Amino acid sequence: MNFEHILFHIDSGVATLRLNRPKQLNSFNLKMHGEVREALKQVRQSAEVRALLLTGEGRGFCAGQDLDDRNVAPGAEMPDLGESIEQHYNPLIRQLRDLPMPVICAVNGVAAGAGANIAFACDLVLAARSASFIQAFCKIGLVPDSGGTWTLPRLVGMARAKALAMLGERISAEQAERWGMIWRCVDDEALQDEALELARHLATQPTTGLALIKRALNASAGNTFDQQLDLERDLQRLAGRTEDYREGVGAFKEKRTATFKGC
Ligand code: T3D
Repeated sequence: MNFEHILFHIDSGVATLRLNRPKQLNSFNLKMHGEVREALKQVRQSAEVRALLLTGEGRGFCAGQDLDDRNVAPGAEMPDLGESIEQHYNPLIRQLRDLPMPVICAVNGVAAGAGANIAFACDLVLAARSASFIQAFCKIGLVPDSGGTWTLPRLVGMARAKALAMLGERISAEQAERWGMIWRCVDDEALQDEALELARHLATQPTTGLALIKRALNASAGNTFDQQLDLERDLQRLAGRTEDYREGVGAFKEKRTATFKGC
């Protein structure tokens, strides 16, 4: 499939998906939603891909919904935003969270509205020092979506989550790192290389084990401690049946570097 609003390729076990509507700061229109959905489907179905790198082209990462697609002129019928969330944003977030591999996000510039919360739904988030995060929803009368009301309090605590969501202030990448919203802030010129290096490293690691780690951590917020202990037992059972576990232990005993196949 030829894509118009994203750049997508697979190389050395890493799928790179670059949002590519730079003039609109990579905000989402229907076509871009469709293309991202298709690319993520390909990632999931590929036997080759063991890590996904999500980033943006130009000076922005993503400014959320393309507001030019929203006709709110006096007299116009108001759009059903619930339908938009149900059909597009929620499936996108679920696709990212459910991918059985690490998802690395390289936030190359401003991440606003759903754009910020899409980044926070990824597993490891790197951001360029000049990048920033804005819960822009309150500025236009909306509610944080794309998982923001779930993710933010867990990342930064309720006091900061409420301030971020109700004030819509711009948070620098450095502050996002200090507050634990992202993994690491890096110099602008180093971002893409560092993100790719991280993705390539992860693509050589025990992918099934990493996917199970992701499942366990994602489930932890909704579980009691006892439920989480049970989940760890079940997932460890699965991890312990992988070839990569056999390889990891074998390599340790033979004092050599393990070569993981991802299964
Ligand atoms: O509707 C539904 O389906 C419900 C779901 C909603 C999810 C959401 O994401 S709602 C939130 C939507 N996003 C926003 O409200 C953010 C709007 N954008 C901004 O606040 C600012 O652009 C930024 C803070 C992101 C960046 O500011 P700045 O000063 O660096 O750039 P700028 O000059 O405002 O924007 C540059 C261009 O991008 C500009 O176009 P122009 O004038 O050069 O032709 C601007 O219009 C365009 N742009 C930025 N954001 C959007 C956008 N165009 C359409 N939609 C956008 N969201």
